[in-house]
Amino acid sequence: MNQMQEFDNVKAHLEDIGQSHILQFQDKINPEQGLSLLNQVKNLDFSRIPTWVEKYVLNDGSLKVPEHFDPAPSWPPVPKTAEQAEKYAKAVQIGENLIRQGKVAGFVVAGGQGTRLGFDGPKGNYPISPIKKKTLFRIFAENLLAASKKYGTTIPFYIMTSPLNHNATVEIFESADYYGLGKENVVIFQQGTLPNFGFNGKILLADKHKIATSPDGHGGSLKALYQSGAVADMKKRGVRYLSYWQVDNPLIHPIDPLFVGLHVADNAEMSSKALLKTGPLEKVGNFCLVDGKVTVIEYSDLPDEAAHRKTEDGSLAFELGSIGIHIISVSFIEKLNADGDFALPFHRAVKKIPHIDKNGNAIEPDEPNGIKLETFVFDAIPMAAHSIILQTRREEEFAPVKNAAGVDSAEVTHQMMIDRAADWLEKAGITVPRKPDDTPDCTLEIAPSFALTADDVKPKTDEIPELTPGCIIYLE
Ligand code: UD2
Repeated sequence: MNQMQEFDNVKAHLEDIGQSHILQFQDKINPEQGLSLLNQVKNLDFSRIPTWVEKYVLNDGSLKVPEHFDPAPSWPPVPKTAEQAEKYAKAVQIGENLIRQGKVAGFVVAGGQGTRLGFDGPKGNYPISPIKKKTLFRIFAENLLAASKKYGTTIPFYIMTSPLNHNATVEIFESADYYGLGKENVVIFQQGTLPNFGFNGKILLADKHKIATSPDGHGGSLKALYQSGAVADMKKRGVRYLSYWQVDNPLIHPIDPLFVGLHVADNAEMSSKALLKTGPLEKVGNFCLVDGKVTVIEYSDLPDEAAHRKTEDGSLAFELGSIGIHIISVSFIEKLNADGDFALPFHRAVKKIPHIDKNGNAIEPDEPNGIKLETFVFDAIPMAAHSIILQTRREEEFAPVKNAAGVDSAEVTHQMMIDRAADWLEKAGITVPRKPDDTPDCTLEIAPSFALTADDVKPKTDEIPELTPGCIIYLE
């Protein structure tokens, strides 16, 4: 079949779904561009597009907040009773055994655009550590390498990218020689994309031969892990649990025996770490219980009354914030994908989407002009047979770099990295000089090779020099 015939062929299908304008510049593009456009069109989900347009583009069919929901139960960061202490000790043992047996892998979702940070290139390449200026990717990789040594195993690293940053991410890992993890233990794969729509339900064109698309959200990871062959790779290696985190958080504990152990001890399929929110309206998802299932309700959807509701002891009723840290059983990902029809609900975002108009002129909109659809990974939690939540402490595990300045900026993250290092040293009995406002009067950086937790510091106190005011100390 020649290209002309192929165009005629797909045109009929596009007409059926009201999207034949995609081919309007067919006569103005060269054969190579024609081939590319044909491939993009063939990848469109013809059977679902009309429903998406009707439900999510022309209408706001995003999930509605259920009528009844309660706060979700959780495990505290440290045990509060003797019974809990026993449970935690057993969970740590279970987790450590599974890690030693190579059944736990690291997985970072890094397909986002990171536009708010204003950094050129994949966000994982952002230099963040206080002294050595290690990038986020390097910090994660060094964590996995150190955990591999600690537990006498090899922990593979899975990284999800998107077409926006895949090649650049691969190049970064290659030029860093995979940060010592070994190329064979690093699996970088791409998530899917979805077409962008104008408010009238028509798919936008980025160019005469290019459909405007965007990554399908971090929820796309559950499909991409399966379709890319990453799950098959895990099964070959014997990996059964994925430790999932977001690319912007250098304080993450990628390999946490307690979290893995509680997930397994409670027969969970997808579990989460949570933080106590800083206030009723903090911009994080809220862990709730809907029909007995753990469910995340976005901050923007949580009714005001629920957000402000207090319990008898004065704490927020909905106090658990979602921070994009999960354990996901590999068997759960397989189960979701088994019938080939797995889909998470869409969330609709009204955005400014650059495109070309019907005359082929490039438009850079000043105002929102269309709809992007995204899926969120936490929408899979209610699909799990069981799910647990483990609370973590902000200062120990959560300092995302999101903005160029202010809240969640590099400056804040940087200080939180120093603060955590100071805390770990003090817990090991080291004196840290402090300023009158109680912040450390020194710049500290602890390499994962030196310690992965506060407990790892204790046997190494002999190696730590005396800390004097204003000192700059890197421990590796
Ligand atoms: C997310 C959560 C929010 C809170 C916060 C904590 C959602 C909708 N909101 O907000 O509740 O937990 O994080 O930091 O999740 N990503 C992809 N592909 C995509 C889109 C995103 O891989 O198509 C990755 C992205 O690279 C990042 C992570 O997902 O690692 C989170 O994305 P974000 O930074 O856009 O999420 P944010 O800050 O709006």
